[in-house]
Amino acid sequence: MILTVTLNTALDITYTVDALTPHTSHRVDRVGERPGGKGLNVARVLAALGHESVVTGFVGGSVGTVLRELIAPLPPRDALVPIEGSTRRTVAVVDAATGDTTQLNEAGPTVTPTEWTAFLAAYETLLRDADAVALCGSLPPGIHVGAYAELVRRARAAGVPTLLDTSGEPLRRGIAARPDLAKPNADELARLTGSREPLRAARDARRRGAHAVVASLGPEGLLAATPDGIWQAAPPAPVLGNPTGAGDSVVAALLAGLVEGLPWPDRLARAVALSAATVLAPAAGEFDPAAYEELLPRVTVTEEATAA
Ligand code: TA6
Repeated sequence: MILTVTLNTALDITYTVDALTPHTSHRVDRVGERPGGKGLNVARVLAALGHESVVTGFVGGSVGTVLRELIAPLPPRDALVPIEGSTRRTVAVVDAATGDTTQLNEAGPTVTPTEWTAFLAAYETLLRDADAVALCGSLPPGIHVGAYAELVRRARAAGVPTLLDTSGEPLRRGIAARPDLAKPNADELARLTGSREPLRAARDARRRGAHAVVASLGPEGLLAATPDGIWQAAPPAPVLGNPTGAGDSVVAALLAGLVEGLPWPDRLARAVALSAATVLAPAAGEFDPAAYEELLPRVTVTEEATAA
């Protein structure tokens, strides 16, 4: 199975309004409520692709109860660890006219040292059956900035490949612990390395410890710097819709490609098509299957001449 870790799970609320205008009040046309936090989205996409997936992280309070009820009927399997504090909510406001999305993310509950210790014990047990592990999203208050580095080290010790998708200091420390793959976006990569030039920055991130780096470049697609080569993958045309969760679908496709042992160009083509098909779906953790099949053969993957 593929294990995804979401230390800061969330109940994702999506409000769709006609046209978002500052300083005015709005009628909400549609309200969506989904289990969220990056790793939960990744696991739901993996399940839809036919991969057995298990979610862990923290869950608590009345929001956590709703989250668990929403997860229960379908895969992925729930291996979340209960805490005293309450799971956070995130709110995405989608402007139906333009597709522009405004995201508001609560910080999340404070996790105690005892709860962190309980999580580590559960994580060690889950690693025994994992073919790969994804470590995704922000850290809730109370969790130390080196937490992902510690989780990467423990997975490496258990022989389980790791994918890291976070930002800021947790990303910097996590990369130094040598994950198999890091998936920053262009801004996160620039903050990490000080370079706005994606190829230079991706190579720098590899020198800092990541075995391979796949940077998401928004509508332009992906840039992969790997030990086997450097590739750019781009969709046939920009896709308009709700981009929330597009990066999570990239992570799902890369994990699926890793456990299936696919060559890099195939992994990247799938990741770009799946991410675009997620922009066309109503919420993160979902994708439009017909759009995915239609886009996949039209993704362009180009190898850069320079060695990785
Ligand atoms: O990528 C979209 C999303 O996963 C939302 O579902 C939302 O829960 C949010 O990101 C969480 O991100 P954060 O970085 O705050 O952990």
